[in-house]
Amino acid sequence: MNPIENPAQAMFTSKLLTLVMVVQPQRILLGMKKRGFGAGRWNGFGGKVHQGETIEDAAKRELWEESGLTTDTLQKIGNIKFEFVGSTELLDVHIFRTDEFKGEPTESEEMRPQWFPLDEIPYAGMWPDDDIWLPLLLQKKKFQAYFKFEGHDTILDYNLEEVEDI
Ligand code: 6OG
Repeated sequence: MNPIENPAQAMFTSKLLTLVMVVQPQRILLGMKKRGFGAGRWNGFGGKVHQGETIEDAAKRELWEESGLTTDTLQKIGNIKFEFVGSTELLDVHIFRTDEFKGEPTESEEMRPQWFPLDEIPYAGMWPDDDIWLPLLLQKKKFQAYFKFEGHDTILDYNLEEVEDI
């Protein structure tokens, strides 16, 4: 039983995070995380939701801070709760897709953006959960998921379901 279904989930606190994937018909923009959590991996753009900020506003702010892009049209596409063995803090990551943006991808202190053709997504250099849910996002399918990690490389357990609405 995962902590989302389990009454013992009261033991867990959770941290709200955002993640935005920028997609065009033939390519996806990823950023090489230069520092902090997930450093050395390609990922979408995102981070912590500040107090008093909506999740969507946080997603737009982090996209701008990390990639230099702005957007008015974020599609909510997924939610993933991550548990890390030994930690009582769940990461509650709200995932968005945008196909429309303004600006030029620009390197920031946190991220080095790069376009990848959709058939050359660098899954080996990404978080190991990504090859499970990113194909759904690319098909515009909405999903809810839970992953249990041991360290940063091993998925011990997960579940993922497609949902009508998120
Ligand atoms: P900062 O700590 O830099 O935000 N994130 C994950 N993304 C993927 N694809 N897989 C994971 O598996 C992740 N865990 C966290 C959420 C961290 C950023 O990293 C994302 C945020 O966008 C465990 O502020």
